[in-house]
Amino acid sequence: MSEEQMNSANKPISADGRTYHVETKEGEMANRIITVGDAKRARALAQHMDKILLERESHRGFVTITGIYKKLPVTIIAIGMGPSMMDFFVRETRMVVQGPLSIVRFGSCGSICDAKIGDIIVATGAFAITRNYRFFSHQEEKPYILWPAVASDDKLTRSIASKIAQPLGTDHVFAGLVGNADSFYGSQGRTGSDFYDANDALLDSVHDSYSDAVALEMECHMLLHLAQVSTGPDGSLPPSIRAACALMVYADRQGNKFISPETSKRMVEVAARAVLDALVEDMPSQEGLHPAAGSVWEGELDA
Ligand code: R1P
Ligand code: URA
Repeated sequence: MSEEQMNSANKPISADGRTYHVETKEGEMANRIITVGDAKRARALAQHMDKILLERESHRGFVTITGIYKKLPVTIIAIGMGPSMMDFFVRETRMVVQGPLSIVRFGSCGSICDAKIGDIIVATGAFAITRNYRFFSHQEEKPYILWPAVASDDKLTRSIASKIAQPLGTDHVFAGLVGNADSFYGSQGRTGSDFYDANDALLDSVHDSYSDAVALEMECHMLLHLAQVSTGPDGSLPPSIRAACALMVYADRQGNKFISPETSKRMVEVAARAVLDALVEDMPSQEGLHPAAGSVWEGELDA
């Protein structure tokens, strides 16, 4: 439980302006954001910033790090796993940052294409895969629902892909649609006898529905969906959030192999600057973004 009293049930914010779950307030998060699942990955990425100005861990495990990269404020946040954590992060971030947001998810995934362990997959878009609970109670309908795909921001996605290809080589960067499953096991077609998951045909049906499906993971669709439905400050359009996703292949689903800790660490080092550079090139100035006055980056940008 947060130590602080919240002011409302609809939009719980503490007296000093902190959101209930992420526990950040205005001036602590930048408009350029990298989101990851794992706090260790967030801290490793943050080592590539020029200066770290803030690190905060919330009572729900969100780790927010804000610093300066190439004279611009950037935030890196570890959110944990699953679409609801992505939802908490995006909505509560929107509450405390003024101006447009560019968000890049730098995550891990299981490859369902020719991409192997150590390769990177950039998402051209993402679709959701949800368990259909009606099937398990009444054997009605199909056991899994595949939802329509939402596109990534094209400019940001291309920029990340070309920047990651420089250290990694174009043969190791793949692009396509990513399936955002609501679990790591049943909804990603992992089989076993402890539970009845009715998922033997799931991967085939993913490929039948999306011929360019390349990876499975657990947050990309929620990020792209929230970017798609985001509005301006007064509910206006166009959307105020642009988003893209780059994923390290941790699991090779065709070859049934899993990444080593050493390779995973190396991939973060190889990709860190590519992702940071893509974000700052995408939003090269602070004009129209969250004001510096009162922020953790106040007085830092000209240094
Ligand atoms: C599952 O192991 C987790 O890893 C993937 C999935 O989306 C899920 O969150 O991404 P991250 O490594 O970014 O957490
Ligand atoms: N993350 C996932 O969600 N699935 C995988 O197979 C690997 C990482």
